[in-house]
Amino acid sequence: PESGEGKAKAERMFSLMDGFLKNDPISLQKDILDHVEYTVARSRFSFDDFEAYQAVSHSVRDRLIERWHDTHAYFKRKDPKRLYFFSLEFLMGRSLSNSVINLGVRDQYADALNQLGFEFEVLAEQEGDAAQGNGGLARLSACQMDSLATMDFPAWGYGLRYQYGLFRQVILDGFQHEQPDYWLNFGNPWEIERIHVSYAVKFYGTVEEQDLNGGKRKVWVPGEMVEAVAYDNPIPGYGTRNTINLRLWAAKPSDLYDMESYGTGDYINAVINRQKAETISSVLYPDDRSYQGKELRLKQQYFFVSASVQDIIRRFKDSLNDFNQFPEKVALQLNDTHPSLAIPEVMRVLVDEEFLSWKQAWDIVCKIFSCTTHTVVPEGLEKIPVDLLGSVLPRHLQIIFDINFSFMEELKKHFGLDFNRLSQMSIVEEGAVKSIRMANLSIVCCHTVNGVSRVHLDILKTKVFKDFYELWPQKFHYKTNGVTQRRWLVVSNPGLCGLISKWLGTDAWIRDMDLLMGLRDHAGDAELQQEWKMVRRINKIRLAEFIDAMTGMMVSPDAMFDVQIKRIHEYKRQLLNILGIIYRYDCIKNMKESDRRKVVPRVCIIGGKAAPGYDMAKKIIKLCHAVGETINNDSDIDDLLKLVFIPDFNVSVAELVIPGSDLSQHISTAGHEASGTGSMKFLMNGCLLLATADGATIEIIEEIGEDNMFLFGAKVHEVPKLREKAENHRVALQFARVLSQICLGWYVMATLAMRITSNLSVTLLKGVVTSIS
Ligand code: T68
Repeated sequence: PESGEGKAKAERMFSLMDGFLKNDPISLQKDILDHVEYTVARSRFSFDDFEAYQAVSHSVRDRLIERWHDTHAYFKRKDPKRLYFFSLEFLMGRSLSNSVINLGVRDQYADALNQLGFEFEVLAEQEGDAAQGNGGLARLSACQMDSLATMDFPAWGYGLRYQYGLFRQVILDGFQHEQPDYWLNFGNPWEIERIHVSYAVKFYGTVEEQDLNGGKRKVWVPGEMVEAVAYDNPIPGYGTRNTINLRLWAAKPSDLYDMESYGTGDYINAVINRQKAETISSVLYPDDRSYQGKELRLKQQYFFVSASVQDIIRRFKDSLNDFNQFPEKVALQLNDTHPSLAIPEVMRVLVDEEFLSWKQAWDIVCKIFSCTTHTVVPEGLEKIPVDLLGSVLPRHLQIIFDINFSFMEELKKHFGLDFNRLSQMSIVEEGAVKSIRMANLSIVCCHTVNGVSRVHLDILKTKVFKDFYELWPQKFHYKTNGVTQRRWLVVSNPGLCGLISKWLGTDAWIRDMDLLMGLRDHAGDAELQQEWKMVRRINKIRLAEFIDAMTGMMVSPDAMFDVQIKRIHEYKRQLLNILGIIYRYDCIKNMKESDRRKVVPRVCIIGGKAAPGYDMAKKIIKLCHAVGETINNDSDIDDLLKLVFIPDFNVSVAELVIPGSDLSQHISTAGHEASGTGSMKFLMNGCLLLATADGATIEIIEEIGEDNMFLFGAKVHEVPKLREKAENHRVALQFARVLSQICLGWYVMATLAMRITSNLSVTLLKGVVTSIS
């Protein structure tokens, strides 16, 4: 404030501030001990590692909050166009190490803790893994948040705060069992509950028409209302004060809506029913590819979208109230089609609540939305049954029908009455179950449709969205996925990180990966190679200890570690890897002693979760254990070959496994992996790739050269022909089998008939027939 009471108050507040929190060892120790005493409520003379972790996290959180407040104040003043990233999944993993590194206070904390008798690394391992997502898509969201913060974007992430994250995988007798991940059990110091930031989200009910200024307007009268409460997670950038916000919504019962139900006299049931509202944000769906048209999933999608849109519009109205300027202030990026209900929601709010004309609202929508797709196969595209959508979100269904009507008219003008094309491109799919194609809705309304690698875009253009590409070629783009080196090198491989900075003479590569090119000048240096080997060895020893702790298996760090860690899927071909291991085992068994001495001992490591309903993936896990059982207990093979399945694969496990790997496998059938990001993490840790030319690997090959990797298998364009050939072969075999069965059948019957007529007397036969009857 320039003057008056506001100014006086601000000055008083400012004078009370002790500057920013300090990061010298004494100040850090004091802050940590204060949190032990007052936040964790333990005595500062007696607390264990976990309590120390809690106190340290809270002191880091204080520092995050300072920057986070400054970031908000700065962007409120500047009021730039903001980037809103909507995703139903974020795989954040642990936060402590990442936060202190990005804040630039890692060493200060380590020193301060040392003097208190604690080791930073040990405390960091006390933290649970935040697994609010399934796989690549969700981890990409987390990496993107880190990059947006580091690159000083005025960005916000929006999502859902699940009470149960991705299930914990427990292996019993080689089979996967799923256990709930109630990750909030031990508290979550990284989030800030904002009880005053909450919105009512509506469901069900009917749409009524009311008169408005001589015209009609639609009013949605809901049948249920749930409150969305914000939980903010500050995301610090590296080497900048920019600290952005990841706002996740939790469902709570709505006071506004519920009051009537208390009048019925059934107080206990009224309270119990009220609690049911919380189920909306209770559990993450554990499927990473299939869509089942489930009501709860639809409610989750709309719940987070509605709260986020209300939040964005409130922020916009705080500074401006002219919706013509909305596209200058708001960009909305949809992560896959999961948040695509945001499109009809923005239309609804603008038309029904802000009273803009349909045309005005539509112009705005077309300017603000863009989306990324992570899917390769058409079967992977999300569809919502019309009946379900109409019941849960009646007004949205009307809006989608209206959008589709205009779109169909536009198509007719463009392509004429090509009914085949019209029905393929329509947002509404006719058929036994009429449904809404969420991808088509997104493409129609977004100005940009983003693929996640070059070949992925090619597949979108030529197959999955061929018709749309012909209509709007300018909409289709790709940005090949990336991963953040902050987490996948600096946090997870401090040894290699120090080595790189030493040889480059700078740590600027932590913000600018291209600088790693400078290492080429030293690649032949024997000293660097020696140091590199040492770093790898230490990481392998750490990994071997972890394997021992998780599985009870002792593996030698002298062996080659050959790793495949990712979700279990048929297209990712863990099965091919296992068949390869069986083959290798067989070869070794049949080798002469002299040849055996030439074999490089190998530890094959596989890890990953199977969706609970994905039977084949679960069988692959069982097979892996069964094969391991045989190989690992064969004294004849000894250390030449081992097979380890690492249970409960997650972000923290990946951080430990990747730096200790020599070889990693990315062997999906070409044309099936939209991008793949694991390979990038292994590569930046100096691990070799055994890979097929799929997804982002195709671009990696161009970067690093075929000579620097083990490439095999069919190319994307060869796969359909091979499939056809295999299918023809299969049909021919089947035909031959049936034919031989028929022939065999005739042969057997004829022989029997001959035997019977020649060897048995008619009297005997009659006797048999009579006795049977
Ligand atoms: C992955 N997709 C791609 N989906 O498979 C991978 N799906 O190639 C790509 O690198 C990565 O996205 C990032 O672009 C997924 O991870 C899901 O997890 C998912 C979740 C729910 C529903 C559908």
